[in-house]
Amino acid sequence: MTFDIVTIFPNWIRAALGTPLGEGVVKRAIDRGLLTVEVHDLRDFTQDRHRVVDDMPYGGGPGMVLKAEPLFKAVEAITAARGAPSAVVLTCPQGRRFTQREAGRLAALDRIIVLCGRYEGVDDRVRAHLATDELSIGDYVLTGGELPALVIVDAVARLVPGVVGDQESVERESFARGLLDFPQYTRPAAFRDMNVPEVLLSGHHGDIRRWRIRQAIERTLAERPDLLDQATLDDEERAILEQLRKDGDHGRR
Ligand code: 9D3
Repeated sequence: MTFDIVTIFPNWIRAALGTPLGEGVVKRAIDRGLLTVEVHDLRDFTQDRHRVVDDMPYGGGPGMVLKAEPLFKAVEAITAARGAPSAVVLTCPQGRRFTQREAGRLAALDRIIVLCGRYEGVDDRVRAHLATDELSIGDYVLTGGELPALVIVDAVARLVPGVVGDQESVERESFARGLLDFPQYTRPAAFRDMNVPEVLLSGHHGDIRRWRIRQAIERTLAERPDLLDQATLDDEERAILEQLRKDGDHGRR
């Protein structure tokens, strides 16, 4: 799978590929040829001597807007070099929320171009006629789409078959099913008066499994009840959820 990232800060992305993404899972995926991340400087696709990528908004207002032409030129050049992309993602605050579901959808694609938004916005003709997807990573204001692009690469890369050693653990992830993770512990069993729950030391696999389901559902009820609306629960999980709802008062806010 190939990502082509188009940005006015290529060195930021390259630096990130050198460290946060340049170690661990994503680095291994790149080294093993499962993942390619190419970085393109938007200024290389300008036509003028000053390599201008932004301009004032029509109708007035503060700030600058990313021009359409360099972004169109960039996508055309990447397409000419590699063939048509399967998606052109524009990162922008107005985009649909990037979720695990979106990550799964993108992971099935072969080649993805990511256009990093900047300034007060991007000429809307890019959104309307060039991008196939508009994605935001959440409701907070960043300075641009570079960190969102890196977030998207990280989340998608680990879903590409073979990138994470234990594919089963990727597929069984509780988040993908709409639940938060259950608590995890490792040795020692007692650390500064804080003990690992007895059931995990018991060796009773049935008890452990039920405890974990219960914990995951309790946590989700308390912290992210919104997730439960979309969760795909089996009969046992649904029964535990109903029981917990009957017991009541799981909101901590
Ligand atoms: C929503 C704020 N906009 C209206 C005043 C101005 C604006 C602020 C910051 C427009 C663009 C940006 C830069 N942010 C992104 O390009 C961006 C982003 C984000 O800020 N939060 C979460 N996801 C994303 S994806 C791209």
